[in-house]
Amino acid sequence: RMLKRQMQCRLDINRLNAVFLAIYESLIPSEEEKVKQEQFFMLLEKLVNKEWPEAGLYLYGSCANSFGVSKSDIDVCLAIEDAEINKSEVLLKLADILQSDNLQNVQALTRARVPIVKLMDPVTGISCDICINNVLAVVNTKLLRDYAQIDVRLRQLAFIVKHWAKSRGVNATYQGTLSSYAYVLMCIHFLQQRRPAILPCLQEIGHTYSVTVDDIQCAYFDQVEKLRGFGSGNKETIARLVWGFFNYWAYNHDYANAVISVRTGSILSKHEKEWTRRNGNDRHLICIEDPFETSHDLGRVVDKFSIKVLREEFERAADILHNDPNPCATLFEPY
Ligand code: 3AT
Ligand code: MG
Repeated sequence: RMLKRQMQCRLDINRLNAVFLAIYESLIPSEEEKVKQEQFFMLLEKLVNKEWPEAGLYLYGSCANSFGVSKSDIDVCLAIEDAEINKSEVLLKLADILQSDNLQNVQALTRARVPIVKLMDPVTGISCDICINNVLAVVNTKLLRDYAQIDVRLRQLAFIVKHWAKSRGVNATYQGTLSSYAYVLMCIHFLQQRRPAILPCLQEIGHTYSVTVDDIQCAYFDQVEKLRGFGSGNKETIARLVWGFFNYWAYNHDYANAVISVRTGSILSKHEKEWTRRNGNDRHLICIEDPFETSHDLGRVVDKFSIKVLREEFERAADILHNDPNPCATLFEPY
């Protein structure tokens, strides 16, 4: 009977693995969609360079970090070197230019925390946010993309986690839950911590890439093609990793003392970061260190109400994966 149970278990985990992989595949944007994004980006580049010939236009966020699911909005950064510029003026000017080129729903949000112009391309249906001089985001986008090339399980895990977070309503910083960027960092950290490790720590090995942005030095090993196969000593399947991820955040993470750090590939203490007390609006109830802006806790948006929601969702996911014979139906159930 024992053997029969073990075999049943193995069958279940294989089936679950196939289901997770199928969900992952279904979320990947098509080649056609990627081409449309590129064409739209080239159109924006043309319009922008007419007004600011010296400026650079960069894609960042999920359309460029390889963690974007199909039909995502695209994030664009306009980089203008001139230190004298007034961001609001540039955004209003930009909105003007885009409006007269027949782009739709053009809105300049000059008073947002990150001021942007929002718009929609009526030809492709792609929506887009353009910000000014957010070069750190362009650099952290590259870091995420480079990590994704080392082991495919990162992209698979992050797609599942993002899909879960969107389905369960815990992917909205304005509601005190976490950004997609934070979830991807949680996945990278989790895979750095497996034994044997599935991902290395790129900032701890010889730097082959280095830029200084807003006085922050961003440096790491970016020749990731040399690291393919890094995690091959670890045979864990995606089903095992998804379960491990939720189990970690439900039952093993030390919320009172621990800070997860992709930069060091380890857990730091709140004490050493001086994140033990509420500081202004930063509550540090779940601590995720930004890999470059190390004073920045990506969990700072989480408050005493939303931490409860988050932890209950982690526990719910872990329990479903542990007990439910058909976990996928329940795991992604809309909240
Ligand atoms: P979605 O697929 O759009 O949900 P995304 O990766 O595009 O995921 P966001 O739209 O939330 O994520 O953010 C866009 C990028 O902005 C991602 C990251 O490069 C940067 N970013 C977001 N939040 C932060 C943050 N708190 N600190 C630094 N960079 C951030
Ligand atoms: Mg985005």
